[in-house]
Amino acid sequence: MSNKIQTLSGYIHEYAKSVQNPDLFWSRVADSFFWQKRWDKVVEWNFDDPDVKWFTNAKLNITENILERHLFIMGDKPAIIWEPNDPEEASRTITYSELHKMVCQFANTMKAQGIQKGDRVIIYMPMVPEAAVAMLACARIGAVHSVVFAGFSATSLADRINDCEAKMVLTADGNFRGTKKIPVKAVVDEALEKTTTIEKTIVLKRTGLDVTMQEGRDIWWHEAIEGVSTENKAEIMDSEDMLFILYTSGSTGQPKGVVHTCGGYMVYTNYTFQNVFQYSQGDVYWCSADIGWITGHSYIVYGPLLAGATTVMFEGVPTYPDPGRFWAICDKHKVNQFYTAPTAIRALQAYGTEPIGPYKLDTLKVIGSVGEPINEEAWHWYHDHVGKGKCPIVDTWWQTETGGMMISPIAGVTPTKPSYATLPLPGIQLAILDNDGKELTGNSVEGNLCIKYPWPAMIRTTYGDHKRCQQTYFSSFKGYYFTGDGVKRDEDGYYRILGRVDDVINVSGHRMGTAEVENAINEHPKVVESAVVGYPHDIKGQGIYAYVICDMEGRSEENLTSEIRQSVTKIIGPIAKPDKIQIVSGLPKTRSGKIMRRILRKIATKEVSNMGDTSTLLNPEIVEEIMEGAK
Ligand code: 7RM
Repeated sequence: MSNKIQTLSGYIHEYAKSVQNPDLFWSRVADSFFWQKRWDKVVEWNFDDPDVKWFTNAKLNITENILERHLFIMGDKPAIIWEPNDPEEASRTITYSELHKMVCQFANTMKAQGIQKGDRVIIYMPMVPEAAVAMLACARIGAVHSVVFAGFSATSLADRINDCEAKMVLTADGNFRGTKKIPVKAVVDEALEKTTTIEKTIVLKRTGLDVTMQEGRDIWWHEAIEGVSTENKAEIMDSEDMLFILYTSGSTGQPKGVVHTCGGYMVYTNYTFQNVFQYSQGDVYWCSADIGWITGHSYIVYGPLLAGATTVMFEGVPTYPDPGRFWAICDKHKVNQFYTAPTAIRALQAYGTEPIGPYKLDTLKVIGSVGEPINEEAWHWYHDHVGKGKCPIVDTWWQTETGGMMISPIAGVTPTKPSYATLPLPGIQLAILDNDGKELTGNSVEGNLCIKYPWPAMIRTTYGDHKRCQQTYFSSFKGYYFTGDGVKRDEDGYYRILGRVDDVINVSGHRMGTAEVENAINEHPKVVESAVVGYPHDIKGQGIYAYVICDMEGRSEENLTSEIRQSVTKIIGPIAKPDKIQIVSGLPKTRSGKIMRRILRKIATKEVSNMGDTSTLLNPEIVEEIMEGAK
């Protein structure tokens, strides 16, 4: 495609053009898509409300750009290669024309079950091609999907259903994960006891686990699609119509629904996919994320399929049947671009290089990283043993809210640097601000990472609560989008992400609010109060450390901590289970009653030599006691 950057000077040139004349730059990129009607204006925006519109009044359907746009020249090309959990089970290949039929048929099916443009549909499914079909079928008819990661609990699922007042849940009987069969429909049943808006569920048969089907509400997928037409005329959408909602954690207790819209998201995910991975026709690309996260949305489904790529979808886990599984899949499907998370790299690194031994990995051209900072050791291991020293690593920094990659090398085109996301992609105008909101110019500076100009895939609102969007992202620094991350720009102008500066922790690439975990802990009847902080963890990046005040009567410490772990699993899901729980008699507080997390973080990270001034605390004596207990 003509928008592919191929040289370093090309990058410098494109970047400069994108800043000098963003309208011209993005309209050129957007011209390669199929629009039912062209836009009147490229971008209209202010960061105060905020109010951001891309490709105003343009009409399109994103699935026409994925399906119809590619059918003519490459209908027989594989769109999705699916690799099941069990390596003995056959993989599946779905071509663009097959995908077209599946999407159209399921779009018609949802319509027949009462879904209309604008309705919200929850997708709570394992990593099977039907999950991608479900997303695209929603987009086809203008329904708004909200994918909920299938590892989330019934309570989390119910909260999301209630927040967006969804009408339908698309799910499956169960989920194969390694040696386990996880009941999925049973979780949906439990969630639906706490909701009132769901009219229908459609249930894919995958594991054969026993399920209860509620008459009039639950339908089997294979029965629902039976005899339904595989032709469907795409709904014509406005560029700014909602495409999807994806819930993500912030520093408050309640996850928020990040809203993405059709036109800008389409243009940006395709553009960044092509450029960062340098995808060429015929390549096989694999991203190991789950579709429940933004990475799965943008870089398993939308970005690659918009680019007419072949995207691999893997149902299982990296260590089943053994820790060589990722590499087996790379060889089996001749993967050219592989995209994963530092936590997976570190987990596999812990098994040494032996599991890699049997595999050639000679088709790999580009390897990528996303979700959290990648430490230098893991970077080198990935580079040397997976990339065999010949594949550039694209360390891509971005967020659910940014919709697509923002800071990243362009593979083989711009330089890489271990543990650095390196340079902004074209169109991305970064700013580093100090805590007083002053922009720090020049190199060798460190501060809050902000963005000062809109980009097509940026968040438009938080569902049902625009004020929250304004306060979370646009109020810390007036006129800027604030990412919540700290960043350093080094002496050469390269960017290194330093991690969150707010009360958000990142455990194995999963974002969680400390408040969210605290709320779950506090649900336990014996818990009086709790405080949660992150601490460095060898594999997960950050671990969860919970300080808990409990009513100990009639309970042992051991019982209580295991009950607390269970209740967090029940309320949020296993990913939020605290790694360490310390029962304490009090928490360090300021005179106004705020918990001093700074102190708790120091204790959790064992940096206790300098605790700073604790004399202004309401209860300075507690610090010593907690430090003692931590030993
Ligand atoms: C894509 C995704 C976003 C947060 C973000 C950062 C952290 C993501 C990197 C990274 C350092 C990276 N979306 N983060 N990528 N930190 N280097 N390459 O992960 O919404 O789930 O998380 O993740 O803190 O703000 S997310």
